[in-house]
Amino acid sequence: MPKSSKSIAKSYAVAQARFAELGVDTKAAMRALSRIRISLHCWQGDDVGGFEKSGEGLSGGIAVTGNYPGRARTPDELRADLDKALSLIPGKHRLNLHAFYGEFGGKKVERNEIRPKHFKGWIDWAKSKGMGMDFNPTCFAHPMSADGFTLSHPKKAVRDFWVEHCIASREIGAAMGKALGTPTVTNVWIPDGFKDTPVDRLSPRLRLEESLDRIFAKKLSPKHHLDAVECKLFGIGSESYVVGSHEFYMGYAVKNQKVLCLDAGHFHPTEGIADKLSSALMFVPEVLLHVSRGVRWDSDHVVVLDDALQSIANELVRNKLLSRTHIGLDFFDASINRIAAWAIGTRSTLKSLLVALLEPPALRDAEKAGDLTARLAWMEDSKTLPWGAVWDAYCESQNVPADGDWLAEVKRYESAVLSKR
Ligand code: RNT
Ligand code: ZN
Repeated sequence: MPKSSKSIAKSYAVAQARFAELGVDTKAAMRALSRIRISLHCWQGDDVGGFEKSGEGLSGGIAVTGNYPGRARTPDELRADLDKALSLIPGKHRLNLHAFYGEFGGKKVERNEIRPKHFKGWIDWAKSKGMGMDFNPTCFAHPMSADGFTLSHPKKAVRDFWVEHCIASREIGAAMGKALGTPTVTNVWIPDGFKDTPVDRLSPRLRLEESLDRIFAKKLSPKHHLDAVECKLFGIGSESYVVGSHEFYMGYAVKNQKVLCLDAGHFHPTEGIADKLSSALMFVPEVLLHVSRGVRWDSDHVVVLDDALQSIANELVRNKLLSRTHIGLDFFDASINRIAAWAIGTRSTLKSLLVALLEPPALRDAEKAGDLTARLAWMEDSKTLPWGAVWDAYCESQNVPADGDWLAEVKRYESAVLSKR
């Protein structure tokens, strides 16, 4: 039995009163939450497959496991699945598309020849829903990236190819941003790195810097387009050395005032990205998050409401960093229903933000007063505040099922649509 509006309202009233006693305005928190847009990654819907029909498998040191039935095979299927996922996620959001999801009409279009027209279907779809879009060049799953190097490749011809692909991607991003009236963040991530210990760690980095400078040479209006760069510690097959490390891109982004992308799975296993935000945002204009969950390695598990996620949300809210942070998701799990994966990961991300928005002022007051005992006590006690009732009320206000109720919709879609694929 789904929760009734009456029971949601009743629980909310109790929660609202408790939060009010602690000086927290639940209405204001819900309003603030409704202004936050999450960029949903298209690649959860088809296991990072893309629509090139090239027969190239996934590569670049990332991997999807599982073979749950119902993977989207065409742009229309992927859009239908996204529609379903979005109907289960409260608020207005964005779509994050990878270049190899273009609509190429059955023709082979080389990566360096992609143009805005190949993304018209996506732009029209986003426009009809009032959504913004973000974009990514696809520098993997391609014969030209087969030896693990792209923008830092020792051969100029290979670098040139990927530089052209990234330039084409920026133009597409700018066209999206212009068409949709909200800047598109185009994020450059490359897999380049060595499985085993390199001798020369410097030359590939010098080549990467040069390639990036060529890619970003043309100024694009920030009204339509923003450039982001994503670092990484290691990948499968690049365990010993990644050209685009954190220090590399942090330096590059600071020097060139680019958006710095921080992926939660791209650091040492016990290293979180939450603590990086206040520092990074002192020196770069904006950050892009790839909210993800690594289990023992950069495994891209579906995001759940764990301490790492809550810490990120706390930092963004406490330090008022939301206006300079683009929140994107980056996980892919093919062992469970893919639409449920989107719903779980996105709802959890929103929940973490709601919890942060509902934080009682007592925590900060205790710290200011130097009362570290009270700070820890409040941190623990605030975990049991009735925010779940506020979340359900928020879902209902956005015409989206409450917790415990959305899964039935996924199951219906699975038997009506996914099981027929
Ligand atoms: C890989 C990066 C990158 C990709 C996507 C598909 O480790 O996280 O962001 O996951 O571009
Ligand atoms: Zn990422």
